[in-house]
Amino acid sequence: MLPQPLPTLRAPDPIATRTHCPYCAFQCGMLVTGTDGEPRTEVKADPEFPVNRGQMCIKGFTAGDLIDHPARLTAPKLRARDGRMVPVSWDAALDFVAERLLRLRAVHGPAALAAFGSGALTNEKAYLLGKFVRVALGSPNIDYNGRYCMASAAAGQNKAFGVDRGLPFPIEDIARTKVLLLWGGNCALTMPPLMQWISEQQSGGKLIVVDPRRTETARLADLHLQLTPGSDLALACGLLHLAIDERLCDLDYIASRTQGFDEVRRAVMQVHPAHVERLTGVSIDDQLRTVRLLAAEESGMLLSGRGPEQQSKGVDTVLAFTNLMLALGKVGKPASGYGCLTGQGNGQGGREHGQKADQLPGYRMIENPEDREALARVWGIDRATLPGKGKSAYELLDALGPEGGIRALLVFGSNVAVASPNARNIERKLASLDLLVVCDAFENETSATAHAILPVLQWAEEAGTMTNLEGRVILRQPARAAPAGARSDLEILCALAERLGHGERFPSSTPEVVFDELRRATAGGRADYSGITYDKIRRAQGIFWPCPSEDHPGTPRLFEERFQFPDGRARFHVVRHRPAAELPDAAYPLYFTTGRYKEHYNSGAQTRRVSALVDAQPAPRVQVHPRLASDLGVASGGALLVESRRGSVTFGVEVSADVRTDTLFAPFHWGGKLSANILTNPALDPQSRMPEFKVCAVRARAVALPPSLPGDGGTA
Ligand SMILES: Nc1nc2c(c(=O)[nH]1)N[C@H]1C(S)=C(S)[C@@H](COP(=O)(O)OP(=O)(O)OC[C@H]3O[C@@H](n4cnc5c(=O)[nH]c(N)nc54)[C@H](O)[C@@H]3O)O[C@H]1N2
Ligand SMILES: Nc1nc2c(c(=O)[nH]1)N[C@H]1C(S)=C(S)[C@@H](COP(=O)(O)OP(=O)(O)OC[C@H]3O[C@@H](n4cnc5c(=O)[nH]c(N)nc54)[C@H](O)[C@@H]3O)O[C@H]1N2
Ligand code: SF4
Ligand SMILES: [Mo]
Repeated sequence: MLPQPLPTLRAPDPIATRTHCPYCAFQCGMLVTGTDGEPRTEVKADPEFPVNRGQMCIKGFTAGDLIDHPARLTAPKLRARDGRMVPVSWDAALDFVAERLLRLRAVHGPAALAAFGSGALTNEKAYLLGKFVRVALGSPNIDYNGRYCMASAAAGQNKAFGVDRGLPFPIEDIARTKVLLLWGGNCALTMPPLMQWISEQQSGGKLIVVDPRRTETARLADLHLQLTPGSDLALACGLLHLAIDERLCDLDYIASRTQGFDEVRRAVMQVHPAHVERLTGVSIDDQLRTVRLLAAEESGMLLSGRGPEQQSKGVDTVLAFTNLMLALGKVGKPASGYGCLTGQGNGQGGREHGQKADQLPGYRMIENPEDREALARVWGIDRATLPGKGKSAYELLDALGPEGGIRALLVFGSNVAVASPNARNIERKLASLDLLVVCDAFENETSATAHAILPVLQWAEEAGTMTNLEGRVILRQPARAAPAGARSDLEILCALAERLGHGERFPSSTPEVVFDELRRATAGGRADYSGITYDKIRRAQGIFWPCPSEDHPGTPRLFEERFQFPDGRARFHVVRHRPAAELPDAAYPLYFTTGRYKEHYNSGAQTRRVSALVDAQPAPRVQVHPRLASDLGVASGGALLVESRRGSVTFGVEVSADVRTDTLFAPFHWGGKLSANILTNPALDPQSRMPEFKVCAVRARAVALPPSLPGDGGTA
């Protein structure tokens, strides 16, 4: 497709600015209008942006409410002696934070200071935050909420392909694949405008969905595999067994483009289909139908969502997917291969530019001497002073307080008190900090125990790049004037760096200037942005990385010729089924799994502020199969007390035949007493450190509906 020139930033009347949605990784193009000074921000879908093609979901359409919201923070606040938060000047707030950081560092050392970042941050912010922690704080301890999101798929793709770009092809390829295996993603609710590409795909091809629930997405499928939660690894290995058994593998492809197949073949041949049927609940017939469909056509694609990834074996499960697609000879072929559906707005860029505990910008690794040297040069520091690998998200939060040794935490763009597994533990740890600083546009459950809250600008008020789920680097442009009193994250980082004595290394908070430094820092890295400029993005509806020089057009498709290993070959990996960290037993006889509603986003910190969304979904409900509901003596409109080994929650009930009889499902968009994460198990994947959000064991009993439900679910 030829690059389309964009109209000027602001059309004369009414003022309309092209920008992108504040929420998910689909990053719908939108047109934002509003007269500065009037508190009314109107949002329309951009018909010309080639990813959403004029569609959006209800969250995007109502996103203007976030900008004009009366609860918006417009002055920094510090906690007074009596416990109240009081508005103060920016100088007072920044001086307080810097002084306390310096004092804590002097007493406890630099590793006692930490930051938690986000896939909601622009590339510029993610980059500067990583640099701030390593250079100005001198601490190894930075990680981000993408660890809860993409970390398993990222680790799997790196191990199999040598690089991790969620989708290694543009979105339009989805419409052209003959067989789409959508594994544990409910995109009809989590990326509604993606469904236009899937309905195009279905006009000539087959859709198979793997999900323990008959979701809105599964309902559209030609084949729905309603597996037992946490059994994805067994199923994927079983499919490869059958592919080998049925002689469906592409032996030429395996010989010329891959490495390590023989060991994998030996391992999966020990996995008998009948055993897979017992572990997964998916019949041998359905296993056979799936693998035959996938192999029969020239093109075939496997896309995973968080279902199989948010498990304590998420990486091995993703490797079982890459094994399967490599063996069938699909990866790098037209409209084919493996991809993961990245979740957060900048979930992709957020994992490339150094806010991950083990990474440096450009997808460089912090323990690799050459990578360290490259960054030390750009940052003008001695390589030896660059800290090493820090703690992963849950481990970092679990180490907060005097026992764990982390005394200060700066949070940029995550509501960790709601989003983390075993949330009560994290709430307690947050409350034991000597310094908790939350930078956000709104108060949330995490800021409830903060010592300082710093108000930031929002998506429609500042410029910055985001990298969408396809690896397309796009540009957010300011459409509205920011309220007086709020500052950009970049300004906050530069102002703090100055007070910590590192001002000269943080000379500018202008997004485009920071982006130019990011370009230099990524040059030669796996995620090379050095040839991307703001102007180039404006001219071409985004640029796909890698883009190593200004005359390079970007790289929409990876792996057509080679994989990103020195020998160009993809890697098979031997993986074997293992059970979830916690399985139902006599005391806790049911599976509990979690996910999302269409109307709410993640921890709900933003969407619980939007009245149209709260009216549509005021509170979480636990989904219960009719047979189980009758055993438990509960009906729709009643309530269930759900208990795990970590805590209990009383949910309103939605009786539905869409969920398995052995499984309860609830969304995690609410905090306080309604937080699904009170129940979840913080078991971590040994490689990606991803928590097991999708499987734990619970018991349930009918209780009276508390007066606060279902009307509850408002803001914290
Ligand atoms: N409306 C809305 N859209 C969003 C978001 C949001 O919060 N709300 N968040 C964004 C973000 S950050 C992300 S990461 C994406 C997530 O997008 P998805 O991956 O689509 O979201 P989830 O609902 O978490 O999980 C998908 C499905 O996994 C299923 N599942 C549960 N356990 C298992 C299992 O053991 N195996 C399998 N195969 N499936 C299982 C659930 O039933 C659920 O239907 O959505 C993005 N878009
Ligand atoms: N049980 C269970 N738990 C889960 C999941 C699950 O499926 N089940 N999914 C996990 C996943 S995939 C994810 S991604 C996490 C997400 O959960 P969180 O990490 O809590 O993410 P959000 O709710 O999106 O919170 C974003 C916060 O950042 C603020 N924000 C947005 N933009 C900016 C910015 O530019 N600067 C600053 N400073 N702040 C900003 C918003 O106002 C909001 O308060 O939850 C995880 N937790
Ligand atoms: S699909 Fe995602 S990017 Fe598009 S409007 Fe909805 S939340 Fe925003
Ligand atoms: Mo996510």
